[in-house]
Amino acid sequence: MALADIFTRPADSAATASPRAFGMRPLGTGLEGLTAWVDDIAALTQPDRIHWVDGSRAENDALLRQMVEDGTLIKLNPEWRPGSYLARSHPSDVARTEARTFIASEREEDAGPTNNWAAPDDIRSTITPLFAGSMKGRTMYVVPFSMGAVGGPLSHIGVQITDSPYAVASIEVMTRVGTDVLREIAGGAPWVKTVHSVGAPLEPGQKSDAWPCNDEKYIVHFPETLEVWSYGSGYGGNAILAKKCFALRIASVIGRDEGWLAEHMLLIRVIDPAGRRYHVAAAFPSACGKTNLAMLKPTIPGWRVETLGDDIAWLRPGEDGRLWAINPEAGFFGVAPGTGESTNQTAVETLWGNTIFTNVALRPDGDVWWEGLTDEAPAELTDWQGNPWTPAMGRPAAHPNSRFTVSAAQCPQIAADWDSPEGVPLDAILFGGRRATNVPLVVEATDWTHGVFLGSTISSERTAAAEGTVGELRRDPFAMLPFCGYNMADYFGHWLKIGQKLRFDRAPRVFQVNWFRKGSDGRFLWPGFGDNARVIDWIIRRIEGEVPGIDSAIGRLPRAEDLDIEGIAVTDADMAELFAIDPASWLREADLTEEFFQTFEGRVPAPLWAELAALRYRLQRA
Ligand code: OXD
Ligand code: MN
Repeated sequence: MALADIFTRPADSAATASPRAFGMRPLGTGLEGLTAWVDDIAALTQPDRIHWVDGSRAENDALLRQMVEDGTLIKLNPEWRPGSYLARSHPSDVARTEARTFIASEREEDAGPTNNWAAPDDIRSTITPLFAGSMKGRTMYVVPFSMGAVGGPLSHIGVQITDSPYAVASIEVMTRVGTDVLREIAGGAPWVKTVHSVGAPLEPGQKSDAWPCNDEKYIVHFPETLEVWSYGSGYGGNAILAKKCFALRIASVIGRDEGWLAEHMLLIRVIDPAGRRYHVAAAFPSACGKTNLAMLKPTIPGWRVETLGDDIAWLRPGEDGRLWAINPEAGFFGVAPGTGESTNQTAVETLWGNTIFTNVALRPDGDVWWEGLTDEAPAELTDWQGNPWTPAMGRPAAHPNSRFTVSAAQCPQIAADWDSPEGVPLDAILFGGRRATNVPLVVEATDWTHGVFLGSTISSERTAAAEGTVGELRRDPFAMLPFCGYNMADYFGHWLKIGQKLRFDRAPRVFQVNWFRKGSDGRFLWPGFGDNARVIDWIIRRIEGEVPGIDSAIGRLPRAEDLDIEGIAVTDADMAELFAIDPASWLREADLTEEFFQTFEGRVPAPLWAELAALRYRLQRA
């Protein structure tokens, strides 16, 4: 679409563009700023063509058709999976590359010890030559996108330049793309600059690989100038820059400066048998059942869950003293293996069609398969690398990090108002991890500061071998370890500040949950999945003041009689084990927390040290 067309369109949404500004940062303003930036990037990367993405259906159809012709996508059998495609990545380009992910803040201490820091000028002089000519022979796409409803009070805008049509098709699912966003920019709305190249220029006449990428990879964030530069990878987490790079790392910095929070959280509405509605956000490290909780099917009669988001939530204190949340995304980029009829029927139904699958296995009938989709594997498949596969081979057919990319609107239990610009007011925040020992099924924070302390100490077992051994835990505070764009100790302080903006009786209550505790016999003590609604039932009764919480050294616990375990195989002995608190191992855990806090060299806020001291005091007296 010609830019002239955009200029002549009525600037209806631009007229209502929010007055938010990114301070004195050197962001381009208006369409002149955007076109000047696009010209600069084109001069650097030297693409053959420039395509301004308008987000139309026709454009998307043409893009998908082109990718099938080029061998990037395989069209699935429309009889089983209409409008759906399979991509096979290069075997080396299958996941986020944390070791190649950088925060290039002016000062090293602003990135903090949990991030890879690079001096902005140094890393610019490293990556600029890589981007020079990197799009030769390819089309450069300009993709304007909005995180959150276009023009919404919590929404933010970005533009991604990319030479990957796969990235374009994915961004079109995961965000709101198109000319509405350009109109916002024309109206003066600030926007984040994101540049992506797979790093595989073509010689004249040379045909592209089906999955172009480069062995050298850089995912670089410039928090002061609100830019992302990603080089060498086509994988979603490195290539859909709106997601982890913008909506978490860069947005966390914008949130720090503007007074809100960008979080690695799912978002749901829980409706009780009386029709009362509650909103819950929950942060879990990967492989802890986040998507399953986002699409929970409660096993207790009369309860319902509506999905609002599965990965990212932006939280902002409202004038009413509540904490309001939106899911800034428009789709799900989920892990396929382990998603099946018995574990997440809703996700399976969501994937009925219009889905881009990456690195799953292909069935002879032109449909897809992955481990866990069905109990039994098909007799023969083509594996994620395109090789013949049978179950006897004893290796997975789908890559363990194979993915689906699908529109949120396709989820059968999506809330009708899931993309409302204002979002929803939160009643509870849950922090979870995978812990075989120590951490009870559920514990309630005594107040906001204690809740922040719980979030800051979240850890999860790294491997099966490590399960149960406290020393082998991976710290993942707020499940944000790889996603916080600034010093995590300052981030803890920012959480404390947000609490001060909330009305004490309207702030969401904070809970720590653990679905994964094991008994002394090594078996999971809690059935999980739909039965997690029983824990949410208790949480809601706590919020309503209908049941007392029992004070313990680590927070408030349920009375055994208040947790509804009717009809499930959880015995009284299991319940005792699920909630057992061993002061000695908790004191060891407190020592590890102290070690972790010390890595921040004096930056962890005093109230969290006070929480740690109080925890030790209570444990010593327990
Ligand atoms: C994701 C992740 O892809 O957390 O959502 O890595
Ligand atoms: Mn995630």
